Amino acid sequence: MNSPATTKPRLDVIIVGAGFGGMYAVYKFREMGLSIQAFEAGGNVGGVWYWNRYPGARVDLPSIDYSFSFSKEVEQEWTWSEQFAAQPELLRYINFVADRLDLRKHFQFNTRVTRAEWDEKQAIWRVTTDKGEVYEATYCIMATGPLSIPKDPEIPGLERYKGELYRAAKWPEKEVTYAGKRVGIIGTGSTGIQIVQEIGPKCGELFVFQRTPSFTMPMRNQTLEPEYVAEVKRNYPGLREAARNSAVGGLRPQSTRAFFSVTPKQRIALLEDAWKQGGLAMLGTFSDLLVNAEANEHVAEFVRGKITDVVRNPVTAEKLKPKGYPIFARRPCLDNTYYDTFNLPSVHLVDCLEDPIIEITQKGVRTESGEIELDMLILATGYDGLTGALLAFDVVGRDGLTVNKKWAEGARSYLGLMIAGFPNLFMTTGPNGPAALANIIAISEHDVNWIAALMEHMDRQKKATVEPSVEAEDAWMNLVYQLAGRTLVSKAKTWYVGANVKDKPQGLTLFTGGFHKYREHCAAVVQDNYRALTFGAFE
Ligand code: NA7
Repeated sequence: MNSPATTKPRLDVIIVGAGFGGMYAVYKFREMGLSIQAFEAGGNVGGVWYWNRYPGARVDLPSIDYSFSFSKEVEQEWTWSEQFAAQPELLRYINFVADRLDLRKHFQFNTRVTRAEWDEKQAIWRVTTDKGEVYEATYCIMATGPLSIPKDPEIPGLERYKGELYRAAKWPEKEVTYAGKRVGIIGTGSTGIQIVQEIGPKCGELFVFQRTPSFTMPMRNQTLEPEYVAEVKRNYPGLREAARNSAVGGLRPQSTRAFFSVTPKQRIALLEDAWKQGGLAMLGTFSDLLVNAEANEHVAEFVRGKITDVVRNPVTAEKLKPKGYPIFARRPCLDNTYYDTFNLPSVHLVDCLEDPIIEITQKGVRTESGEIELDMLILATGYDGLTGALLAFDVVGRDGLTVNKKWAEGARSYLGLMIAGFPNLFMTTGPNGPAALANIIAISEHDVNWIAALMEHMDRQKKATVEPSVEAEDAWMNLVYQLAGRTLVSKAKTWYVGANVKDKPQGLTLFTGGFHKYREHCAAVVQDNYRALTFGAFE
């Protein structure tokens, strides 16, 4: 280890990340009277919403749901203007929370943690930053988020490109103009779809490089009327409780009706109704869409039909239709005018399955059929999800074991919260919890509360260290794999299963049993007086 410039006095808790998890951790541990220091690579609070300033960025969960529930003041004082808030409003909200609860002072911004190492003798985490400072703490909380390491496409020549180049996840704060320009965008996940519908009508010409088409459904976003907002504010406790007790940790419509339990006519009527409602209604039409492949295919075909209805050029419509993987196995996107955008004569779909990208040139993108010259290239090529952030620096546990080494075959942890061999280290929204499959704010709040209760337990029991036993971790992972085998979520090539990163271990390591069940598992550990955990006494 490089000799540190400075070592600060020992703290109770170090927190890495200023997204939702990090912000709530700071609040909670401060309320418990603990000494804390938090670090964030970005210049301010917000995590993914701090970085993702790309045109059209918008949340795909209802804002009243995609918000903190822990502070009654925040709930009552903040007013959402739209059903699905756009990034600027989300960032205003996040900053409002930081100001209202005075959280910012606990963060060191523009500071990247470069190493975290467990010191067995002193039972502390020693955390080094890129400023050359070293901090020591009893506990270390990795609130590093599932989507914080953006990924460039694995296409040769990117460094050669001489035009304007923008990455969705590192969008500049300056104004970007499109008028009269030939613009290319690579990637048609949630991000690409949001960008295309926003800038499509503004570009001179837009070339959409699509490899795998995504299923996208109408958002039908609405302005929230004051009367409705007042109702929500009066009813927040019940709404939050309902969200916490649901599989998705949120207020999405859910059904107990199996697809084949109703007649074909009734199914179509239900799907048409959900399509008209928009938002997340399609996900809630039937209960078995992620376990019954035949039912899933019927719904997929219904959505493909909607593409034919909107896109006038039948060849383009056909190319836009997702095939070969189940609907909802990739994150379903919500759009406003995505398919209409392809009716503009200036918008061109480049099907990279039929005509693959060979390289990026000085002037644009070369596909098998030729070079497309571009004034601007936008990368919306996703993230090294779930594990990328924790693997991006050295996290060293007992006996020199690193998380990189431990996760060489895939992420393993106990409840997605703790890792055997890494005492007093915690993750929020970790890769073996429900992370990407449920409301990330609800999971963050749950995780921080669970960790806080454990710390209080240790304080009462006068314990210095805690970690899960290997047996407990193995049992959790067996459950995770068993459940993963039953869901269609594992049947698409996505960041959920690591398919988008070269040489990454493949497989679904998320807990797919639902947020409510996840909470029950975590609560059972507490009920059982933490017997699955191994505690160490003070020397
Ligand atoms: P996603 O959903 O991972 O989408 C990334 C897109 O980039 C996807 O369409 C990829 O196609 C495409 N991609 C990546 N590399 C290439 C190359 N080399 N050539 C062509 N296309 C490429 O990321 P998003 O940022 O859109 O969304 C992430 C999450 O944010 C989302 O799930 C929501 O939770 C919010 P591929 O599928 O690999 O064929």
